[in-house]
Amino acid sequence: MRRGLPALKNLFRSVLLLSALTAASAQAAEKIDLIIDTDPGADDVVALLFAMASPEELNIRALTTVAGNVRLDKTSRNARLAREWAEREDIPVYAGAPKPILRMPIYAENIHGKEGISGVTVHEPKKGLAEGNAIDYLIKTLSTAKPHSITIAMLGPQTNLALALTQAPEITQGIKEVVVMGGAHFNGGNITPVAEFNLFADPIAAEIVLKSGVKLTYLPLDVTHKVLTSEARLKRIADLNSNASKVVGDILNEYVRGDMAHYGLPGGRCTMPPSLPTCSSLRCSADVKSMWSWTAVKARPSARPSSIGTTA
Ligand SMILES: [Ca+2]
Repeated sequence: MRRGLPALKNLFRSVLLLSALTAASAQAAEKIDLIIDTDPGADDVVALLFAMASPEELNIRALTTVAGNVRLDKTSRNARLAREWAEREDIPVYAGAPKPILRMPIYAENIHGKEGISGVTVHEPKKGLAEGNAIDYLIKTLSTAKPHSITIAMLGPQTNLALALTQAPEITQGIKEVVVMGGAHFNGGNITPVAEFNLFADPIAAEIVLKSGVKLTYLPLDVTHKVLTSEARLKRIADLNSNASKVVGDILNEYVRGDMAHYGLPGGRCTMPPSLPTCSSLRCSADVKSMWSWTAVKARPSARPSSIGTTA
């Protein structure tokens, strides 16, 4: 497996958080000090595999899990599965919030399958969770970190960070940037015509993070639709012939069908483009006032991104 991971990285250096983060810090040669908050979820497993295959660029301090695409026990298991498939047991996994701050929990088993990873068979990973919970870990780590040194990639509902910010607002001192995959604009949402799952699942948490004053980069669904799977790309992944490439290929082959049907796309989203804009010019808002209605939550860019790339 380990032999295949560098090749996997070279094939798609454009994975969601990796490309976003490297684009945001293209000038900086030093590693990105990173915490990944995640609710795997088939797509998150693929993102985690890419990220964990990139130790030269990313110093992943921890994975923190949250209820989202499936229940917390399953997202926590799936994060540990990704860690096991990547042979990165050096990275601790902390379980976090089992439900949203206020609203009733929603899941996405219809998309991700009952176990949260479509297309592959799951098992109980050898290594367990780290002791303690994700919120305490975030508070302790961010409050004692060098000023503005740690980037947080948010791949699911933002409950963990919102709870940490609420309990200890001073932790913003340790945050360099929060990169959120969430919201939808021009392409429409995947839950309602305007709402995207990660924000819809916990709009209060999204609002808390939005209002915290941290530097935010929002990557809405629109951006994820810029690089799609294709037979050629899936073949290149399969040709790597590693355990990791097989997992990624099996997941993508199964997972993309829903997106293709929902959006009428010729392929499913597989990743982010390498020339992704940093989106630092976008201002996002979460419409939590109407959170109980079908129009719920939408990330609203203030201006259309001007340079979204589509590099293969
Ligand atoms: Ca996710």
